[in-house]
Amino acid sequence: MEVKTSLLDNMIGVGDMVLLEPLSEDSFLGNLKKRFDHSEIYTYIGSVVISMNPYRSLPIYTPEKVEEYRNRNFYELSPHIYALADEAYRSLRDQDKDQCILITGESGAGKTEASKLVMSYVAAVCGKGHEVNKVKEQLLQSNPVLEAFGNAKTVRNDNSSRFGKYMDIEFDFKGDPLGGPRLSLLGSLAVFWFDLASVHIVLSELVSPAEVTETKTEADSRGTNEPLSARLSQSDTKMVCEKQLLTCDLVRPSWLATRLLFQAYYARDALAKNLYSRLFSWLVTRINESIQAQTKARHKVMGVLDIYGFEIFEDNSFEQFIINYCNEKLQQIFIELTLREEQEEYVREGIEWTNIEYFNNAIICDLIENNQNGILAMLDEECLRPGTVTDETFLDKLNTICADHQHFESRLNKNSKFLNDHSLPHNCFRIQHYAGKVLYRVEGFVDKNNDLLYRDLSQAMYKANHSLIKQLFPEGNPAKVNLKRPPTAGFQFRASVGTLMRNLQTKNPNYIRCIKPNDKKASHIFTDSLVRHQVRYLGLMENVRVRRAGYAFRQPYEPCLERYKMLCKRTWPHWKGPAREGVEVLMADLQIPTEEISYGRSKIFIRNPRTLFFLEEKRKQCLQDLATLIQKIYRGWK
Ligand code: AD9
Ligand code: MG
Repeated sequence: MEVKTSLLDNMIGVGDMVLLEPLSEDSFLGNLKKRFDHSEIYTYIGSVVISMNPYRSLPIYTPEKVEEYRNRNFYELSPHIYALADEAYRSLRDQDKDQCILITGESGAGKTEASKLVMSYVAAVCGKGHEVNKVKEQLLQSNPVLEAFGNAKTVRNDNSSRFGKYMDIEFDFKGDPLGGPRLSLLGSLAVFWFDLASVHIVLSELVSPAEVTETKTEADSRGTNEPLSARLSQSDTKMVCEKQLLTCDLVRPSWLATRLLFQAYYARDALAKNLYSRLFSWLVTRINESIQAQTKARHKVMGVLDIYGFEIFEDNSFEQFIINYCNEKLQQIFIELTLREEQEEYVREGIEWTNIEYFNNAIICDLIENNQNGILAMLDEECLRPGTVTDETFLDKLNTICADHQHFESRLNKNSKFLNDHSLPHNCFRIQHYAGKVLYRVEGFVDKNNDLLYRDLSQAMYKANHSLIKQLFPEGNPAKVNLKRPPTAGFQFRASVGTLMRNLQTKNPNYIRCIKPNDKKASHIFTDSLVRHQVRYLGLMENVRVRRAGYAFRQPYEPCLERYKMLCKRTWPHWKGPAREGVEVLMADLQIPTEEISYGRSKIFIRNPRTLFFLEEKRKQCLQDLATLIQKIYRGWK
């Protein structure tokens, strides 16, 4: 087994940051850069994959590469996203463990591309057959449809996901967990929650007072849409919008008379958002119906999560607040699960665990989501409060309640230590997220959270002579008057994030941490400060420290003995006893200090990377000596 040779190649840097010597932020960045310059965009931290966006197509995703990584151990070949996908797939198949692939990183770092690579790898290596191939095709084909509808160009990314996607791919084991080729891919379920940011563009175009009929979806305006959205934009909206009816509902005389024109804008936006998001939900339901598993057989699940990345714009609003909250939660689950996984391995292997200091961002999540005095709860409270409610009253409330929170800053607060901070405008608050400080402007928070659709607009939609639109607005049916207030956008989002987190916690996590090398969307440029910032907030150094805190390297006994047995006369060429004893004999013979090593139930644990380098060097020397000897014998023989 070729363990880690690729991970220790000095020319292209080390493939696993855990083996980096000496370990510092500079050496970490230096290693990433060295590898990036050699088109090595993947690097490990133990089992975590760091992925640098190359911003150009590399010849590393060919069918040959798929074959190369298929059924190989994680450390056998150079770091690659396929190695992670293969590992996750094999644990699912052979160890019967549900998996999830968590892909994080900021906007434009390559998450969506990574999720597609994982899905296409799994589709390539799992079962065959007509039915399975059909499902695979549907699964892979759902991506362009969803992207056509839910992606948009932003300053950060030309193809930015404006929705979070979680896809469960189900595998049927037909009774036998080790079924291997009997294993077949059955179906999947895409759960989705909608980001409001993209809707705005659509909306202002949708109900422009002059002409309702030239509507374009955002995807259309990018010129990259799929036929589906084109069809929706050109014919369906026309059918819905019986102009007279809609104009009446949108611009009521009373609003005009009382100069409440902003009410009309609000109604317009709410209608467009609702149209867009309900249509998207309908689309997801349709995709689900077509790929849903039809069997009651026992199945295992691989979840792939691709969400919008952390966003810091110059002007950040409710949308960024929601997006960043979601990223904050994912960071939290990363911290929890990485530590838990490490801890569990130690317990499994019967090795003592030492505690590790790390920054726990639970305090920031709590600031946002706490049921009593979290920012979202306060926003909801404000939205439900009778009387005059404005974004300013909401900010006042925040200032009173969050004043002392160490991750919250606002200038309005008279007692605040930030009172003299003139970089903080009066209508803003700032949150110190795990990924950096973000200034949020409160304007629009209340309306966006309320997201109320006036009842007569629902009814106008229900009266539309288009069956789909009718179906999307069931509450517009006058026979079904429901006086219950719909839940706020923030509430719904918090609920879906909660469900997602609970789901992820039941699965074995696999991490891909995406990094953006520059802000220019350009290949070959590595902006040190930008990468350093991401390395910091992604907590990658901490991740390495966690991995190294106890033992930098671990390996099952069999492959370890196989690799190094040539270094000891007693184990070479064959060791007859159990592999663990062979490894113990080997290490004693090489005089590796006992404090450097722990013997777990199935693996050897090596504390310091230098010990591994020592073993590797010895092995290299031994192979060279052997080659020289063979040459000599050959020459003598000739
Ligand atoms: V956002 O949070 O949805 O705004 P992502 O999803 O992190 O963002 P995305 O995957 O869309 O970023 O990648 C941005 C662009 O980088 C892609 O459109 C590609 O042009 C480019 N990219 C990303 N990964 C790769 C890769 N492995 N190989 C080549 C890549 N190009
Ligand atoms: Mg994306």
